[in-house]
Amino acid sequence: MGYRVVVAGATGNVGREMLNILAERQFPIDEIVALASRKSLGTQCSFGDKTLTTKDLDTFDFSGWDIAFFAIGSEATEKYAPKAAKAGCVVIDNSSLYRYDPDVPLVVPEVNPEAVDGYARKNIIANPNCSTAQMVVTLKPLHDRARIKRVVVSTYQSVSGTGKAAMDELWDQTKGMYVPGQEREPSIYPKQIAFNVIPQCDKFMEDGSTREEWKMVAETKKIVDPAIKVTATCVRVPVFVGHSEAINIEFEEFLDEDEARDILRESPGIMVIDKREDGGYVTPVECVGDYATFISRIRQDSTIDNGLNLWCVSDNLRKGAALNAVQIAETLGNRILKKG
Ligand code: 2RA
Repeated sequence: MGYRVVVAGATGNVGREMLNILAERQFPIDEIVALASRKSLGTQCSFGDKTLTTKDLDTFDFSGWDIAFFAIGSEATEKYAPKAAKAGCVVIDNSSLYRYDPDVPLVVPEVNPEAVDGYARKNIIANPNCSTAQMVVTLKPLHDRARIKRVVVSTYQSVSGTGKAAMDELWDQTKGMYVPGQEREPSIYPKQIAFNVIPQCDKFMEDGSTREEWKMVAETKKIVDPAIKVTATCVRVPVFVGHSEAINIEFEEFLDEDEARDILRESPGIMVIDKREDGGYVTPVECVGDYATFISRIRQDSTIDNGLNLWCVSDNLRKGAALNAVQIAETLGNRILKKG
């Protein structure tokens, strides 16, 4: 006996990946429904070898459904998540709306699986920001070994993190560079993204950082350890899928680069590709469609006593969103619901 599963936002980048990953991992499902907004009603979505026709989120009755994956953004989540939760359906939400709510678990199963046990407080579990997920998978095993004091991270985030329209903008702008008359002015981003990088992800805050940078700080503290100091610079780059991060870590005690590499090699969700030779590292185009968080360029930071540098790459639509959400459901099932 399996679960009755809802995927809300099934026509977006993340919703489609949720359906793909539920099928790939053979999540125990008795019945599944794909929901979308009115404008996408009737759209067909793939679920393994099946095709689902989207139904109307606005009128859907969540009663009798077990788990609802939400990938509909904070505004719509605010309207529909309480309705689903009240109907007894556990919501696993990809938006940022509930991540910082003390009564809502924020979970990366390789890092804090036990946090799902608190799901019943609101019947909602929050998925972290994509750039946070791959970083905390990397930090946790190192933190367990040598206690992290401080993290300095620069991200190189693909346009799929913004959505399908941003992917279209990158494509059109790039084409427009070569095909006269097909120029495409910036509309999704404040500046040109083709052949450029933009040091802004999400809105600016009072202190000069962006919400994306604030999310990485707040979420790392909630998921791993509130004592860890984090400072982030989040940059949008002309890549379709795959977020990259240059991470500098300061520990309480010395951690040798070789020991760090061995620890990471043995850690869940991580693939270490780290050779000090041309091409001995992972790049975003190589991570697309994979489940792993890839780690390369592991090396001592000799400018401080207990420092380490590394490079981290992962498919932002998978581990950064859809895969993590499905893994939360698997963890919830194994620990509590026990169907399937
Ligand atoms: C981004 N992390 O990359 C944000 C939302 N997915 O745009």
